[in-house]
Amino acid sequence: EESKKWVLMVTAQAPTNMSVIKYWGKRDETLILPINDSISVTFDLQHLSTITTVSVSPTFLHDRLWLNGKEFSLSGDKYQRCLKEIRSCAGDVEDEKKGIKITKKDWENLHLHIASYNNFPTAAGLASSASGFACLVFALAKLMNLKEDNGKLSAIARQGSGSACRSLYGGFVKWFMGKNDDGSDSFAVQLADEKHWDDLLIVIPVVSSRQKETSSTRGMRESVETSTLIQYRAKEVVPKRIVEMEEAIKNRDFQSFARLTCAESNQFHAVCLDTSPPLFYMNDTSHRIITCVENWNHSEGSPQVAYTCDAGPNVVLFAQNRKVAALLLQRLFFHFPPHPDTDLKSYVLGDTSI
Ligand code: 2P0
Repeated sequence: EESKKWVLMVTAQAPTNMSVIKYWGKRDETLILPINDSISVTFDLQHLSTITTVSVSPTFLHDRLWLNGKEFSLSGDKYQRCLKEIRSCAGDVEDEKKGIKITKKDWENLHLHIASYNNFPTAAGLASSASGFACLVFALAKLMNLKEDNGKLSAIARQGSGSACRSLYGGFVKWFMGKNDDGSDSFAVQLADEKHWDDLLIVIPVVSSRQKETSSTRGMRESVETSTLIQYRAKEVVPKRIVEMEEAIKNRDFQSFARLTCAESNQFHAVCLDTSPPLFYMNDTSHRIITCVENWNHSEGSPQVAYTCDAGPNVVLFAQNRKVAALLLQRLFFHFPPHPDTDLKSYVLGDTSI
């Protein structure tokens, strides 16, 4: 019985990411294989990230999961696929001091406890599933001594949530759609690290912290089934933009980066509108922020700020540098003045409920 009294634990943290070339549409729903490549920027760990502690003990009777302190079922296909893949790659773990010895085979019968926290609103279009699955896969890989590289781990995280495969790396990341039916060549790579483009600043005015109405998984399924624009986009538009975006990132060319980022966001939402029934992810406040940025960029004669918006109303803004970011905040406060009683830490743009 004494030998049973151990728990092994690993805690990891992973940031979320924001796509600038959008992933929208799958060719294989089970393996999560996309219809086009995508490119994203990974956030830093401070503001939009997930912290996950995974533990194993011979006293655990089942695999269990807690998200933000509340227990959730692990029975969903996405969790099961990730856990199965990780168990199949697990290695030997030995801790002589504690008298722990786990062999590759033992992992099939040992159970896991997973506790995960997000430091930002879940499911408001700020990609919580991306940091969540990336963090889960990374933490388990450490706990279970996987020898696989980040590329292979990204392919496992992909099977939890597509965008998660891009959160295994910092900086600028590309997810290859791949050609194979088994998903073996659909993984992410780092294009440039987090120091590459230090001037670039991200500003996220919170438009809503509410749950979105249509999940991305369902939304993109409906787009693939009903939109005619989506195939044209995946085959004709995205491949060219991928090449241009890689070039823009390499050269820290803000003009091209901004042009492509805004065009991608707008075409993604055009595909959403082209879906039947149409998907409305942006709201009036999102539209007003975009108009404000467009007007400013136009009046300056060149892009100062780029905007992008995912499957929710929050808009992510990229400023060329610190000075532009300061001016951007000024403009946002001018157009969306907070009520005098508003606590700026929880300030929601366009919120008139006070
Ligand atoms: C992206 N989004 O590239 C795109 C743009 C939302 C809009 O990845 O079904 O939560 O789990 O693979 O990864 C959101 O999709 O969907 C997403 P699943 P996921 O970031």
